[in-house]
Amino acid sequence: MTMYNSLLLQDCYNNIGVEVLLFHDYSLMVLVFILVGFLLFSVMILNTSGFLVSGYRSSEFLEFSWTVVPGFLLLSLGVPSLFLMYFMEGATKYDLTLKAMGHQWYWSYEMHEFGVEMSFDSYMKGDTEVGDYRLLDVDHRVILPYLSKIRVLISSGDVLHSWALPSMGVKADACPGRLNMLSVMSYRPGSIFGQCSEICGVNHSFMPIHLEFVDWDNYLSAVVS
Ligand SMILES: [Cu+2]
Repeated sequence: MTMYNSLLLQDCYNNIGVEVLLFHDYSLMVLVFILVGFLLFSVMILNTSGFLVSGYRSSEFLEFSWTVVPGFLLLSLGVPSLFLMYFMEGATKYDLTLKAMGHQWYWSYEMHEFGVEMSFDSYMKGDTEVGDYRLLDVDHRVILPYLSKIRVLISSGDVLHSWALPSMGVKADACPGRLNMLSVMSYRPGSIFGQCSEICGVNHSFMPIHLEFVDWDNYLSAVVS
């Protein structure tokens, strides 16, 4: 991984991830260049022109503008963020449903599709082989088809965990006794990694998530066999 990549967010595999990335860049631009940059610049100009020191006692225009302008800036951040939040709720119809249960300290998955019942535990690989990612590869990865809408139901068997996939722009808490839902749709094949994002105990760092997106033929042969 180059330094350029490690400075930025991970490559996205779905439209939610792309939207999250765009919103991140947009809000960063607003914050850095408009809020910080403009205010700093204007104060410097005002200060060097002597306005702050000599002539300034009160200004209705200034008071009006430093109330209204930040309001519009906050609106310009809040409105797209609300749109994004509803967009992340996802579609109402799904091709497949995957259930992810958090445990101390592994994930277990269930899938009941096409008359096939799959359930397995997914532990971090202790001994990595060549080509594996240390602390990220698991013994049983989840195989899913790409370009398909997948609903992920998330819960926990013991304490709070969090099912997070940075390259999908999604994260949901796994709460015992409660079912959370995520929508996941990869637009390209490949392996996606995530980790538990809730401090859940001594081995919290060692419960990675590994999804592999394949085409439907490979998915069906993996499920049926
Ligand atoms: Cu956890």
